[in-house]
Amino acid sequence: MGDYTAHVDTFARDNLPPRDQWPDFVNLEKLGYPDVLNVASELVDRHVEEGVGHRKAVLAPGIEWSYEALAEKVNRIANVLVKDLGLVAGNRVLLRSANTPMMVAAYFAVLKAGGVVVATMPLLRARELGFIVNKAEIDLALCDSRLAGEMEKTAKAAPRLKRVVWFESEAEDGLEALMDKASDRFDACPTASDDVCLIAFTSGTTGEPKGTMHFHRDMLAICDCYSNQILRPKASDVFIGSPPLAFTFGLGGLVLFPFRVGAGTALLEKAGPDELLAGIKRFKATVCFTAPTAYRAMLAKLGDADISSLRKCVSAGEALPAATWADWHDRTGLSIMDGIGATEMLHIFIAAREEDIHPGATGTPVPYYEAKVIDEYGNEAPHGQPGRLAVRGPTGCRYLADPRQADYVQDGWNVTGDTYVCDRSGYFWFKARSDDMIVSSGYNIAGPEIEAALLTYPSVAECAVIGVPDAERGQVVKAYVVLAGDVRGDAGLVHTLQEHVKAELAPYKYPRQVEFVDKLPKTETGKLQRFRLREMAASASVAQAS
Ligand code: 3UK
Repeated sequence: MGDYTAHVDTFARDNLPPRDQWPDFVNLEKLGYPDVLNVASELVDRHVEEGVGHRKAVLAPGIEWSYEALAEKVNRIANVLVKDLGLVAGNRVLLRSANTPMMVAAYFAVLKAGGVVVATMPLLRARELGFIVNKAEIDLALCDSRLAGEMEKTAKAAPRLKRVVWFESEAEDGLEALMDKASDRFDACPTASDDVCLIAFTSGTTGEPKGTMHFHRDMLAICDCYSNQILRPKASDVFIGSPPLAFTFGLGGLVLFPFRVGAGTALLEKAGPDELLAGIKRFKATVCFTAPTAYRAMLAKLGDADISSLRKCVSAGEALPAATWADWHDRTGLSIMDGIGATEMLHIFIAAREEDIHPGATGTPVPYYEAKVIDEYGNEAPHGQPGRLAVRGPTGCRYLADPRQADYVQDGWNVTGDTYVCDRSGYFWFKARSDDMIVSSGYNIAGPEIEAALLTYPSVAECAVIGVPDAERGQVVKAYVVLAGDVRGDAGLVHTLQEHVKAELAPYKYPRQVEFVDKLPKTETGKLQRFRLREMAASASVAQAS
């Protein structure tokens, strides 16, 4: 890390992990980023300077902003931040909004002014927001007024949050009113390429959320590695998708990747399968980012949809079952590009170009990244043998003041907590989150493999497989199944599903217990919460025995 910083408020820099706990940032020098770099200038202003400012940048129902129009809004907000709200470089700013054009403008305004974005998912409650405010020492928030409820509660409960400025608001001191009075010119803060610009909190599983810190250069690195090498978008593309911008999957896929190549992004505030299908049609979207379960849900609704504009589909967040890949391919002719990413790594680090996909496998390391499967001693596991996934590349894990840094980064490698197999041709196959592996009668069983088998049975809409404690076998395999349409679950169907799995997989893997449920517990990023099912299983009575 260079000595130069533009940060006046050095909180983020001061709370980076100790140097000896950083991952190795391999191949970073090959990307050739300058020491002074502001990602807002690179992704927004550059297009205006290069004479293509008229191109569409942000689309939403009733809204179409060119790069020029976006740049002007970004400048006005940056002036409000610095001149009216007293922001100095390095200050953290909490952003709270659904995926909207104003969210994007506010995001780049904070970056351009040298601030540090802390974007939060719309569904977070005051308790969770309060934790983030205190952990990241945040004084200022910009919030969509339609999400005022929990934000107001947060401001009361976390007194260090001194000011909330509302947007989508008619108020005299609302952001739009302040923008009207502000100049439309703003010189980008000359941030260091290794100044922190984003603290992204992990969502989800157990324990306190972890704040992952990313530099200006990291935002470009994910564009220049995954996006430009694997996805390969064009300036004429229109991106669309479901992940929130506060989830780095959404940030990259819906903002950074299109902006790196001067393409457009169509933002949806609500993006369930119906809205996403309608949005693709309305905006003639060409590149779609969503989760595997959403592709599956859309398959059931393709009948009346027009998705003929689509040319690329990306899936991440959870493993993409081979059956979903095949069904989507049959119905649309499109090859969904699976990719594993993580908040710690900022975005996807193992994936495959359409022509290199092996359905069911995640892929091979993205150019500039390296990956390996390691055994319990940290040695590389032989091909075909499951072990822990370890990766390194130009981006990597830096937790904000968190002892768990030493769990994620080992020997300079990022250890993601996933169990993988690397096959002879160098393709990586996801087995399970390492915590989710089931051990039954001495066999290691990966729940997602059984889920994938169950999903090939027509009336199974969604399912989740966990291990539940068992006196005799240690654990037994239990499946929670959501049925499609009005199919009813009964003992006969339990038996049928068990036989179906036995026919698809080694019979010892079949679910000895099957419970039908209306829905499955998920995080706000759409990930299955298997630990919640384990809690449920521990307390609830068993619906169906083996
Ligand atoms: C799991 C996958 C199998 C895996 C993310 C793309 O998901 C993202 O970040 P999170 O921090 O979770 C990371 C964990 O999610 N996972 C993600 N993708 C896949 N498992 N196949 C996949 N394709 O357990 C990983 O360790 O929420 C994804 C881009 C940015 C992201 N932040």
